[in-house]
Amino acid sequence: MEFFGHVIDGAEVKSASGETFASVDPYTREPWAEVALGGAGEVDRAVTAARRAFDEGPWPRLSRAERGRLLHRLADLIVADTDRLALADTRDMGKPIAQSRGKDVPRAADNFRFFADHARLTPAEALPMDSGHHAYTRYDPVGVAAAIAPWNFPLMLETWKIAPALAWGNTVVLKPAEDTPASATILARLALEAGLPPGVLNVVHGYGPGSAGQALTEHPGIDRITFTGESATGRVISAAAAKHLVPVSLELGGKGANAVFADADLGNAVDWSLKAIFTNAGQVCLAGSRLYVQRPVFEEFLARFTAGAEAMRLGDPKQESTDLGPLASETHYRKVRGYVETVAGEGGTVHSGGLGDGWFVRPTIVTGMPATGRHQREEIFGPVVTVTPFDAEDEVVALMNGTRYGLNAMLFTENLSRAHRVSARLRAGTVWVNCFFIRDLRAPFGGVGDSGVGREGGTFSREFFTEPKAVVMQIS
Ligand code: TXE
Repeated sequence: MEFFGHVIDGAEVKSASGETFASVDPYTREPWAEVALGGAGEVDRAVTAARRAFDEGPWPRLSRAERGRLLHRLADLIVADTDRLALADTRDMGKPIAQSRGKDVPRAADNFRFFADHARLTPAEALPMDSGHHAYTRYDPVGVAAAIAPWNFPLMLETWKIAPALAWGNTVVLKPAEDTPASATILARLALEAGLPPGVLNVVHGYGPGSAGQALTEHPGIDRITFTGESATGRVISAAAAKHLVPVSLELGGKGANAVFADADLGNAVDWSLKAIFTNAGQVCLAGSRLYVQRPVFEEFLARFTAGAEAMRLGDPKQESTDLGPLASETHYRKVRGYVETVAGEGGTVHSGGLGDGWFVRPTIVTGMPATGRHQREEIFGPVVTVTPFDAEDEVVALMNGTRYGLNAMLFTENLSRAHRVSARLRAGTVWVNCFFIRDLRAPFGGVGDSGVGREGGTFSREFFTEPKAVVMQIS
C-alpha cells in the first residue's frame, strides 16, 4: 500500500507514535493507502514550524512578484502531476476520474495562479485628505492560517484555502479530511519541489474531534481558521476559535433550491438541473437538491429530467466514461441510504432511482414530498432530489427561502425582469441564472444562515487573510 505522511517543516514524516490509519477506496471497499495518524503533538510541531517560517523565514518578506513566481511554479507542477493527483482523489472518495482529471486538478492549479496574480495586481486604497494629511491602506499578512478541509472536492477546496493564504504572505497548516488524505501530501511534496521554504505549507493528517482537527482549532499559535464542512462542525470550530478570538471563515452545508419557470429554455434547464444534483454523486454543498418546476411545464420537465437521470452511467470511477461513482465512504453511504429508505415514511414517492450495489446510490428522483419532509429541509449530500410543482413566483420564492440554509440557488427563466427580481429576493450567497457552478474567482463565495460565516474569493479572501492597516501621514 502507498504511504502518505504528514509534511512538517519541509519534511514528510510519520507520527511520533507510529500510528496510522487506512484510506478506503469506496469502489473496491478495500484500503488502498496507509496514512500517518496525527494528534496534538504533530499539530504543535506543524504550528511551531509555520510560526517560525512566518516570524523568521523569507516567505512574508518576499515581494509579491517573487511569491507569485513560486506559486505559479507550484501550479505548473500540479498540472504536470495531474494523473497522480486525480487518481488520489478518485481512489480516496470515488469521484469519477473525468471530473478529478478534467475539473478538480486544473482548478487547483488555477487557484494558485489566480491568487498569486490577484495579490500582485490588486490595488489598495489611497485616501487623499483635505486636512494636510494623506491616508492609505496596507494589507499585511496575518501569520499562521489553519485550513480544515472536507472530502468532497479534496484538492480543489484545499487549494482554494491555501492559495490566497500563501499569496498574501501567510504560512499554513492544513488538516485534510480523513477520508481523502492522499492528494494533500502529494501537494505538499510538490510545494517543496517548487521551492516554497520549509514550514510555509504543512499538512497534518488525522480525524476531527479528539484528534488533529480539534487540536489545530484549539492551538494558541494560529491566527485564522478557514473551514469547509458540516454546519454542526462549524459551530464547534467557531466556539474553539472564540477562545483565542481567532477569526473564522466557515463554508458549511447547503440545500440548494432550483426553480424552473414555465418560460425557461427547457432543454437548458434539464441539462443544468441534472448536473446540479448528480455531479459528484450529489456530494456537493451547492447541489440543487430541491427542484421546483412551474406547473405548466412540470410533466414535460419531469419526463426529460428522469430520462437524463436514467441515462447516467454508474460504475468504476477510474473509467473515463463513468458519470457517477459510489458514495465516498461507508458512513456516508449509510446516511444517504437512510434518506432513500424513508421517502415513503415522510410522505413522498421514489419516482426513479434508489439504492444500487455496494456503496452506490442511483440518481434518485423523489416526487410528492411535503415541504415539511426531512428530504426537503436537511442536507442529504447524495444523488437524491425532490421535485415539486409550483404556480406563482411569490410561492416559489417562499419555498426556496424556506430552509435554515442559504448557500446558493438557481433559476431558469427567459424573462429578464423576473431573473433580476427573483435573484434579489433569494436568501443565498450565490444565485445562478440559467446555469450552475460557473465561478469567477473574484466573486464572493459563501453562504447565509446555517450555510456559513464570511466570504472568500478575490478581495474577500484578501480581507480574511490579511490585517488591513490604515496609515495616516501629515504632509508638512
Ligand atoms: O463533515 P465534517 P463529514 C456535510 C455533508 C456530510 C456531513 C458530514 O452533509 O454528510 O457534512 O461529513 C474536520 N474540530 N458536508 O463528517 O465532520 C474533519 O476531520 C476540527 C458538507 O466529513 O464537518 C474534516 O477534515 N475539525 C460539506 C472536516 O472537519 C473537525 C463538505 C469536515 O468534516 C472537527 C463535507 C472538530 N471538532 C461534508 N470535526 C460542504 N459544505 O461542502 C470534524 N472536523
